[in-house]
Amino acid sequence: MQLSTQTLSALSGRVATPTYARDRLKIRIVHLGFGAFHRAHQAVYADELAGAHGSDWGYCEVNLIGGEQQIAALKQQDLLYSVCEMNADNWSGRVVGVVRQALHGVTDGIDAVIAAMTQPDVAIVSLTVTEKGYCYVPSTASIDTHNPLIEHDLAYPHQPQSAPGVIIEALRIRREKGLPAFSVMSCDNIPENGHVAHNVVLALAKNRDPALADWIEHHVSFPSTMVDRIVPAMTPASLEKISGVLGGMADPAGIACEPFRQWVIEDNFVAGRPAWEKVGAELVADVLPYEEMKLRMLNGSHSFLAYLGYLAGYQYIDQCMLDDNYVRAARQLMIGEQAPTLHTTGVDLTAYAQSLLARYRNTGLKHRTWQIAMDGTLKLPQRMLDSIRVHLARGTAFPLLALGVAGWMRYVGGVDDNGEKIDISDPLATQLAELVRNSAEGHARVEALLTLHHVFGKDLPANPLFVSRVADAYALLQNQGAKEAVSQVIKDLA
Ligand code: NAI
Ligand code: CS2
Repeated sequence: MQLSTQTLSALSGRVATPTYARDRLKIRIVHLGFGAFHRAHQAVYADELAGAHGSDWGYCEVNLIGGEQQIAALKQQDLLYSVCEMNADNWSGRVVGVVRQALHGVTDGIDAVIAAMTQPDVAIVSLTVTEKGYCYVPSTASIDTHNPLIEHDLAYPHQPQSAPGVIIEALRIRREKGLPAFSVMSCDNIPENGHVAHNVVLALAKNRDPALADWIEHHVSFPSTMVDRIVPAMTPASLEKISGVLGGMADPAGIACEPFRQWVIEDNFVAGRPAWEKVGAELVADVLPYEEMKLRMLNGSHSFLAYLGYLAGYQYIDQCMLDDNYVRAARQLMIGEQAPTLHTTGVDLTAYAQSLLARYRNTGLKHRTWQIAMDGTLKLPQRMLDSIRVHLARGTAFPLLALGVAGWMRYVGGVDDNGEKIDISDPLATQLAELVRNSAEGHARVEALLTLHHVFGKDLPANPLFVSRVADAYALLQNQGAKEAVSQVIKDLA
């Protein structure tokens, strides 16, 4: 049996199901990126709003690149899917009913996606398209004109493939038809994600038509958001568990996540927004301090554990948490090296760090270090390098951040501490492989990887203190392996 409107009643008593009239919802948000995270985060907030507060904000879900199966599954099951919160062996589920349309840019065609985005009711286009989806240069937050998707969209603006290209084409048509603009809300793990979305959309629009760019500048807002919920990629085992929660019913679009969730949103919308504050989101004037805190404390320690953990043979984050030295290193990284760089006020950062470690210990999650390690060239700048810049300017020490960067360098070297080959998933994978192939293991490898200006900018490779700290950490990893290196750095700090 598969999840659908017909089979919904069979679930009553087992999991929460929509209590509202789904056909009353209007498609007021088009979401680009129906991946794991969105299903367990923004859609759940909308579902609670519709259930408890009579909200009529419904979604059109879109995948532009990849994720054909999730869109197909949604369509097959009357646009319903389930979300399970997992804590060790205690799983609880709900069926989300706020999706009113589902489209794929390739299988349904980009025209269908743009048609959905140009409906008069659409007030928000939101995104969870990963760091890659913004087609930007992380060290400068500007558009990457050499990105193949951008090159395509510059040549064929009416048949765009990139997220910024699709947004611009939809806005062009809205302007032509005299329809109001929408807000573009990024929900990706990028610092000042609204600012990045603004930069790439405006840069591409200017290239196409300065008058359109001007209209966008004056009519579209790009609110930033801080989003948090750990949602690992689904596996056959977690789909099987969801099916168990659903009493044996299959749900290929189902998703499992941790119980915790947080959402801080810059309150800057041009055509209205759902009353997210009624279901626990914080609407604020400036998201930056929250984003910075989350990206450096949570994502920074996640990446540290991912690289050092993967090299040492730890497949999952909760396995890293069984190694006392890794726990102490993650705590010290957060409290000693990330917290002092933040602009956050009014938050107990020691308690925040403790709460993150408790979340990492969740044995239900099975969050792969490999998953977090992917796309490092787009993650390192905001997770580690920005903080290192603060330490360099202040003359303060950053041994764990240096170890984290060196851990990434060892990781992209492609061989773990047991001599096993690593499958590197990164948009710059070809370039990384070339740099690795053409440099000798050791100091030359560090020097070679530092030539990636997209990642390190021009300032860090030119800073002798930065280079020597990272090179020393790299040598330690090379000679002792990750487990011993973590233990030694922690001992030296005691
Ligand atoms: P996922 O792999 O399940 O989904 C990725 C989504 O991005 C898919 O919908 C795919 O169609 C889209 N996509 C990928 N490359 C694209 C491109 N070049 N252009 C347009 N769309 C593209 O990943 P997941 O877990 O949903 O994460 C997505 C993003 O959400 C993350 O990169 C992060 O920024 C943010 N996030 C994820 C959290 C998590 O725990 N999974 C938590 C907080 C934020
Ligand atoms: C992780 C994040 O995959 C990664 O890089 O660090 O997706 C992390 O799980 C989320 O940001 C938690 O909110």
